[in-house]
Amino acid sequence: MKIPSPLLCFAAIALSSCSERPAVEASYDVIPLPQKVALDSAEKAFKLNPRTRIVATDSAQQINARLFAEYISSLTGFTPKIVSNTPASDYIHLTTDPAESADAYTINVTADSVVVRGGSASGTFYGLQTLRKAIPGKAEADVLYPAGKISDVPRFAYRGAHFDTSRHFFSPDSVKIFIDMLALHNMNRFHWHLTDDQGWRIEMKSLPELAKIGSKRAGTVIGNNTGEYDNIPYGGYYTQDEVKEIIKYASDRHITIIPEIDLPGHMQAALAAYPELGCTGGPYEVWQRWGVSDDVLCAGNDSVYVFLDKVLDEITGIFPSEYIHIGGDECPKVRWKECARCQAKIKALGLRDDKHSTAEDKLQSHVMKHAADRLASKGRKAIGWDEILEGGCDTTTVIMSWRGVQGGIKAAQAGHDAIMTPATYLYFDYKQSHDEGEPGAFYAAPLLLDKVYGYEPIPEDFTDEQAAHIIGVQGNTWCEYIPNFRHAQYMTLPRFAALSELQWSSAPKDFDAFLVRLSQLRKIYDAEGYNYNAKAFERQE
Ligand code: TNX
Repeated sequence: MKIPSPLLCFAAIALSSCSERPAVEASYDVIPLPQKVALDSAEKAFKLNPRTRIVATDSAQQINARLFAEYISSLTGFTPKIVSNTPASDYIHLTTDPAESADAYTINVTADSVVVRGGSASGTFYGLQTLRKAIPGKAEADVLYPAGKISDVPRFAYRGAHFDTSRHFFSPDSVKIFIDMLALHNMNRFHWHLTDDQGWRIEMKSLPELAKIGSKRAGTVIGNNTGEYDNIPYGGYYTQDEVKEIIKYASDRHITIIPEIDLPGHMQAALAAYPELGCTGGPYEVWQRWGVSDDVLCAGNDSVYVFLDKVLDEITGIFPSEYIHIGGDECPKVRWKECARCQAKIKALGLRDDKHSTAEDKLQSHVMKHAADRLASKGRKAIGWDEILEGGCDTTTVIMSWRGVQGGIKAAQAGHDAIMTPATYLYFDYKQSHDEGEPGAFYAAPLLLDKVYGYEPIPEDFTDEQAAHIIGVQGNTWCEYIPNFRHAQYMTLPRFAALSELQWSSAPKDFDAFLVRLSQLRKIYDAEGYNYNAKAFERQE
């Protein structure tokens, strides 16, 4: 039977009006807290629904649009279409206003449309993260965005998270999820710890043994350096193709990857591959235990400098980041003190002990300077751990303050830029509670969520000029005691949420209000399938 078309039409309208879709109400009480939210109670809410279009006109906004469509899809079950022409109504327009600072954004919500305007595509992206986090969790429903205007700008330009993929190896897919976790928290720097005593984890074409030998260890110590080993061969490394794919993945999410080649200490895995680079000549093994190895690069051996040049040239060839991390932490000097070549180098360079540092400290500065100069010749800048201040270094090097805040203070006072990552507040390998059996580094006091949240990165007595040298804040996740990625998520979530507030928001602190907002963010963690520390969502003793 042929149904007359007016009748069909009538049936369709009836169906759509009687099957009104459920809708959930969005809330802009997100993490990190936006600077200004002005709701317009006289205006109707905007309803995000399956017919809503995302308008993106250039390629950077189209990348943003695709990611936003994915976020919406995983929360609501529908995927909005992306278009390049603005419809009459029912759209979310992604655009920029170059007059604003790059990461700033505004969101204008009316009944007809949502306009997200970033200072650049990264600002737009943070606006979209706010719209995403405003959704109260997974539901097969439309979303009602209250009308009004949000204006937001981050406090710090450098908002980082570090991840140690040497002590344990995490697959490229896990690294991508880690990057997604950064993006969710408006972070824009991924400090990728790629080398250490226990494993060299990046392919170097000019030094093939680094991956071949340096990425594998014969076993792993059980527990906290008990002296017992599991004797299970362990290894893994990232090929350069995998690394390039991860760099692109991060860059789509407005995240710069800062690779770290930790030198001249924490190099035992490299020494296992090329024993001639050590003071004793080896043999060395890729370390099976945790701690600080006495075996470091021989600073008196010219081929070490050639090795460093090769590594840094390949690294700068792969990573576009302006900053490259060259480590410099925990470099014992016992081998150098006994090594004829190191002592000859000290003599040749005219290095002497003084009341601030030893000749060996200055020899380390010489190695660091060589590496920093090599980076400078490629137009890049070095970042180093705060130890590098000890033998002196020039102020173009950025200092990463981890042994408390003193390194950052000294650095900023001397005119270096500094990134604050003090262990006592921002080390996410530390335990999260006083409970017996709580996993985490056994040697450190537990680092509870309220302590992370309460950290103030700019010392009170800083002048404006000194404060301007604190370019950012970072959390570090060292992985001696983090054997798999779900556990890495447990250690970082929700401490990332507290970190992101320090990095982004300038608002006065209110931990209870933060916990309320955190319960909303938890629903996004659930929707994404992230593991987290559930106990931390309540106030803890
Ligand atoms: C110190 S922080 C280290 C790492 C360890 C970490 C464990 C830094 C520059 N060095 O090698 O993994 O402590 O908490």
